[in-house]
Amino acid sequence: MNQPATHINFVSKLRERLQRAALRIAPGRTIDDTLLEELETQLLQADVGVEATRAILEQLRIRARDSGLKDADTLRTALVEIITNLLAPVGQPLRVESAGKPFVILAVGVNGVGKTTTLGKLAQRFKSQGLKLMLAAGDTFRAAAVEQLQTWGARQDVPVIAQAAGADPAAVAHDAWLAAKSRGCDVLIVDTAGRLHTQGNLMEELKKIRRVLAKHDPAAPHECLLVLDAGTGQNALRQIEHFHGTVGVTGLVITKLDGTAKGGIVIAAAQRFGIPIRFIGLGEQAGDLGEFNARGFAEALVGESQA
Ligand SMILES: Nc1nc2c(ncn2[C@@H]2O[C@H](COP(=O)(O)OP(=O)(O)OP(=O)(O)O)[C@@H](O)[C@H]2O)c(=O)[nH]1
Ligand SMILES: [Mg+2]
Repeated sequence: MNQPATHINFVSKLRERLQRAALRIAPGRTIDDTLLEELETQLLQADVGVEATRAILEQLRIRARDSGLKDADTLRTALVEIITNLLAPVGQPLRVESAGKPFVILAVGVNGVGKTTTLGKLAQRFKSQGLKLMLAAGDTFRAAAVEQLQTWGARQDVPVIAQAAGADPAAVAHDAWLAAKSRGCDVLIVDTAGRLHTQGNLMEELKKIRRVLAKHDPAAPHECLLVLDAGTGQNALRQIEHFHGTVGVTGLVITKLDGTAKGGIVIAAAQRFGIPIRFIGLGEQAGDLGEFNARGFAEALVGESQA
């Protein structure tokens, strides 16, 4: 099957930008315990985490014993397969399908992880698919946050519903839902202010946004996207735990994979929580967001042959 050009571009971008996190397996090495131990260290350094690293190594040892891993290339192939299998359950793309319109996406996460940028990129993506969109500036903390979303909206010619700084984000979500409904929008995307999962009152605010949306449509929000910065390492796992426990996360976006040596957090998250990873972010531009693909990611992380 022919893949669209944009998909192929994104896969090569992924390989190129994930290089800092990629494993280093020198060609010509004998596959022995020393090499497996080095690999274990690399997986841990890439933030794959103790549990997932153990699972991967266990399977590698079984393969080494049963079928023999003769050289660095067979080792690399085996690793790609093992990691692909581990990631496959979370490789579930977001489907914009709902009984009633609009399909509502709520983005949550801690400060500065890339929520607003991701939503801007998503707006471009949906727009190019011919969907009718609306954005809601639910980050009423700072005027600059509203402007940031408006800039993305203007670029894509997507309307942005906003209120003055300090307004109740739930009221913004309410207005935006009504506006999206009356204009026949397919998708409503709601941005929120960054918050620490330990800030109880702010977590309550997210619940209120959810309640207001659910009053209009019991199925809304159809997708609650937790955005995570790949560079935060194991802390991302705590964020998943807390946000999921409080607001119910249905999908993850892992951003900034371009700037980190810690891309392994994707594997740790997949293994621990099994929540679908919808998208990954590889940069600041609109085209730097792609659907998560288990095999593509495994190949990029295992890296090219260094021969
Ligand atoms: N390198 C890189 N930078 C990114 C990526 N995604 C977002 N950024 C940058 O990260 C910074 C923060 O992004 P925002 O989208 O403002 O993050 P946010 O989560 O909305 O932040 P708050 O609203 O303050 O909580 C910006 O400088 C973005 O350009 C990515 O995938 N790669
Ligand atoms: Mg923001």
